[in-house]
Amino acid sequence: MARKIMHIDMDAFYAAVEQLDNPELRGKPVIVGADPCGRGVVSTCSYEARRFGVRSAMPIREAFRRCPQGVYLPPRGGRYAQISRQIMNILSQYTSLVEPLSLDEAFLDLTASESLFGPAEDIARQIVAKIETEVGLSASVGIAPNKFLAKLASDLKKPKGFVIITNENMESVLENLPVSKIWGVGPKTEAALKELGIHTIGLLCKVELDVLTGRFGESGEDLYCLARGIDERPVSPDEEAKSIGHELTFQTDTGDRQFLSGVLLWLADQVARRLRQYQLQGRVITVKIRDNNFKTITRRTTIPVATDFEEIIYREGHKLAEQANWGGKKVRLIGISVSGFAKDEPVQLDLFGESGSENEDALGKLHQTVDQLRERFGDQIITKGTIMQVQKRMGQDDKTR
Ligand code: TTP
Ligand code: MG
Repeated sequence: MARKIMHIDMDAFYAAVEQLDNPELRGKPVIVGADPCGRGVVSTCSYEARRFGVRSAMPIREAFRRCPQGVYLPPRGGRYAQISRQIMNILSQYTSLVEPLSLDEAFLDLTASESLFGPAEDIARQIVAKIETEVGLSASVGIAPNKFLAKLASDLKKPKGFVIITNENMESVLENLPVSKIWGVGPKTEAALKELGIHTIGLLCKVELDVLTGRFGESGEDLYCLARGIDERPVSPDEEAKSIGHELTFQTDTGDRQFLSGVLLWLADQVARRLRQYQLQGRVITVKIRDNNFKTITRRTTIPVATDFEEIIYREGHKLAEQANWGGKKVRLIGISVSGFAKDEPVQLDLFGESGSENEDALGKLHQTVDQLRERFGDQIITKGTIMQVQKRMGQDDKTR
């Protein structure tokens, strides 16, 4: 089922707050930033000032040259943060899945909210209206099946934009957009793509995966997916450490379930060690499987008690993979991650049944010893099950996030 992801971004945020607080400034070119006689830059400016060619990050003197009649104001961070909290509060009335990106923008996953509040589109309109009446500011919104497309959509018709991208209109929306609109494509990648004659996302879609990975390494695969509007990143409300995960892309796609189980065990082991290294235990275990057609599925489960044990991470991950029928397809990438970190004292899940706490203590100590040994003597000193086989067949190096 397609997700309903919304991205919201306030229009000319700092400048709009200044106009809100001082009605005399409304309709005027307002530039927030450094002293116009100094050497600083523009933070942002009202849309009235943008008509003069003023932009964020432009030297303030250049802004003053272009728009001498503008009203120049220093930023008032505390006030912007206060308004931001008001906005984020409104967003959280419609879903707990709100991921703030900065003071003035956030992602919302509205997929599950639809059964409560109606279609995502209506929810988004309600949110925009509420922000207008309760806060007094305007926002632009994008709705799409994923984060990349939603963010792109919210930027297409600013200010007061409201753009919906669906699987049906996606191709025509993306086709003629410059490659710089792709998440992660900065000036360097843009220049490299232009050298290959690739200016638009439509042209990028025509390039074979091998060519992109040959030229850009692993990020070539991201380019390949994003150009096709594929982006599986979840909306993660937790601002702090979100998840610890490990994934592996195979050189050759494989449907060998026994081999995949071995890989999963190895990945669980890597994740558990990093959890212990950071003294974290998590309750949410997520498995990600990408097949040879680049279809990615993620399955997650929440266990009753937070863990940093590879045995539990593997057991739960394996169950999820089985439910996703992973042996029934050619797998290109597999990953596992742990999130939902516990904030309190660590308690381990009952791995050995009712009276197993002594065994768990022992296992906890064993993990510590194993970690220490590995630190001293390297990874190879202790292996589990099929790990040796995994390492032999391992393709491209694993990627962590
Ligand atoms: P943006 O959302 O990028 O810009 P904006 O809200 O001012 O305008 P719009 O979204 O309508 O294009 O950034 C949000 C705030 O972050 C902006 O109001 C000021 C601050 N900011 C800076 O201080 N410096 C910068 O270079 C940018 C881009 C933003
Ligand atoms: Mg903005």
